[in-house]
Amino acid sequence: MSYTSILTETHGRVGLVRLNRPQAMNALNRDLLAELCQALADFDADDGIGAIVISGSEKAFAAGADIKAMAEASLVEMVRSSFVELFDGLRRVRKPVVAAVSGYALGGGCEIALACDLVVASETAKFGQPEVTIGVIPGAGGTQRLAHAIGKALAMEMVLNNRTLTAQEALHFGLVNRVTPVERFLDEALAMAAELAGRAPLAVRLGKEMVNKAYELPLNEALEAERRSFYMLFATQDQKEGMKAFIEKRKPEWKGR
Ligand code: DAK
Repeated sequence: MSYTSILTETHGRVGLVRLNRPQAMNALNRDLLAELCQALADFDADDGIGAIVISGSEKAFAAGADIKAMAEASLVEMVRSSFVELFDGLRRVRKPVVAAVSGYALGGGCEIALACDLVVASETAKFGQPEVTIGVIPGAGGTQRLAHAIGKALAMEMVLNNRTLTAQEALHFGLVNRVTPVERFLDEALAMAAELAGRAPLAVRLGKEMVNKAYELPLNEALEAERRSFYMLFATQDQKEGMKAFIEKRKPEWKGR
């Protein structure tokens, strides 16, 4: 598959998608999002891939939706645009997705990072929801996921007053998992993804699904779902193999079955 706004690579069992519109700080237009969505779906369907990394450049993860492309849009055009459906492509991915963020992660760029499962940030990463400065609000999950991730007070400040977070602040407030020197952020994200890709695939998939349920369901329903998923794993070969390997003091060999 040849793309114009992203680059894809595989590193062993890890699929890497790099956003690649350097002339526009990786601003998200329809083509870029459609390509991202396609690449994610392809990696998700590929049995040779166990985890995915989304990255930008050192300077910009993504500076948000392409303002030039939507400046003159009407309400109907915005409603009819596939922008949000494409964003939902990220939510549909069943394998773990790690965001490797360096530089600007603003607006829709911050929303992509928030929709990933884990985030590795370089020391230069800058997270923000500056939509209010151009007369709108976050529209792809920013208000909701930020409030869940960092709490109401700081989310309000970011959404209403364009407060940005440095990488260290983002680590402190629970928005990111790890901060690295700028020259290490991608390697660190790839290493984290490789580790995830080496684990029992069905357990990883259900673990991801269940953590996400914490944000989607009332506690009693989420606990029920967790218990059903736990029981379900006893029908897999990998559960038998994992526990047998522990007892035999050896490394398990996962089948994804
Ligand atoms: N869109 C288009 N072009 C952008 C851009 C953007 N978001 N960000 C940067 N660029 C372009 C600049 O226009 C410039 O292009 P030229 O003028 O050279 O042609 C080039 O990238 C380099 O940018 P700067 O010259 O501005 O570079 P600086 O280092 O001075 O500043 C910056 C970097 C990232 C701080 C600055 O560019 C900036 O503030 N960018 C805008 C950030 C922003 O406001 N982001 C939020 C966008 S709104 C939806 C749901 C959600 C959304 C949309 C729809 N639906 C429900 C349908 C999401 C909305 C957003 O994300």
